[in-house]
Amino acid sequence: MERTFGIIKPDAVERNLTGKILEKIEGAGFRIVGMKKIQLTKTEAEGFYYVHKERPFFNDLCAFMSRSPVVVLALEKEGAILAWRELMGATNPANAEAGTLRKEFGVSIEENSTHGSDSPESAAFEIPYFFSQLELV
Ligand code: 3AN
Repeated sequence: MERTFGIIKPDAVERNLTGKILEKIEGAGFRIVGMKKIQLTKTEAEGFYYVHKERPFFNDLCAFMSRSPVVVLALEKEGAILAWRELMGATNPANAEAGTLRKEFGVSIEENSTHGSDSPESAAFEIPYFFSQLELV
């Protein structure tokens, strides 16, 4: 079994889409092993996205991610990392395939409703950034 990390981003939580997104996650066969609603500080968002710190959108991205609460998730399934990326769809909702979360719910390339780990290395950094061992059940 593989684990991955996900976020329901501020744009989606603000529009009361948390339940709809969780329904699709469970419907796709993921087991939710960790879940909590939190509001990131800007500094916490910067730490999470440090790999993007040289990108031109870094400051805006961290401001967006800390403007209102998010739901952080640890998800388990065979091939979870790829399966969660596929359920989310392309980064830019305009390019995302029909039926994906970002196509259905995303507003823009920045406000794209969900985050997902892009590799085992990312998942291994991102899950413990938010969850202790005791919170993964
Ligand atoms: P993904 O989330 O699909 O792995 P990344 O890792 O390239 O995409 O980008 C991280 C986050 O940064 C994206 N989820 C999105 O919110 C934001 N982002 C990516 N590219 C842009 C861009 N060109 N302009 C604004 N925000 C962006």
